[in-house]
Amino acid sequence: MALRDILVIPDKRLRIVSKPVEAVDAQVRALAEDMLETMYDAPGIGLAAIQIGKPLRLVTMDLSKKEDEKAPQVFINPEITWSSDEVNVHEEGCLSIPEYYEEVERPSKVRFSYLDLDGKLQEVEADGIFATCIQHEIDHLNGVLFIDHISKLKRDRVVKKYTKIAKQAAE
Ligand code: GNR
Ligand code: NI
Repeated sequence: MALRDILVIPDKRLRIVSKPVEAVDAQVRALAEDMLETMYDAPGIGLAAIQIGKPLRLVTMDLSKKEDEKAPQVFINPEITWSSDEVNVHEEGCLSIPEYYEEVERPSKVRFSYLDLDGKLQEVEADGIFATCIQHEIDHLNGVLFIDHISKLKRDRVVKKYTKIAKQAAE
């Protein structure tokens, strides 16, 4: 297991459309382990592989409460199969946009299919934070960030802030 660095905006790799996982093999399982370790360390409730620089359609998540036992989940090639017309607004954050939180409107319920770590096709329905989080992660697989769902004024402001920080770090 290894901790990986998390990419931060304006890193262009966050805009890559990730490729499907071809085979659920030992390499993929090792990558999922690294993602879980990195996600818990951050800490975050979800992580997409591109956030550690791997352009694969692989997501980790743990929505358990702090005081409860860990509940690591791995979703391979997740695909939304149904979205509710009903929407809700949830405050989102992203490990690739540290310390920035904003309300985002998304379908309140979704169904999605995915491959589990045994390569078996599964389908589940998600609501609440689960629905928000899987949509946020699938967006990452498509090179989309939650700031793409907020006003251009707010987005430009946060991108500018992180562009300035990246330039100062490169000096
Ligand atoms: O840790 C995270 N919290 C979070 C809160 C609300 C909606 C989505 C998220 S996902 C985020 C971790 C992350 O950046 N995943 O890509
Ligand atoms: Ni994110």
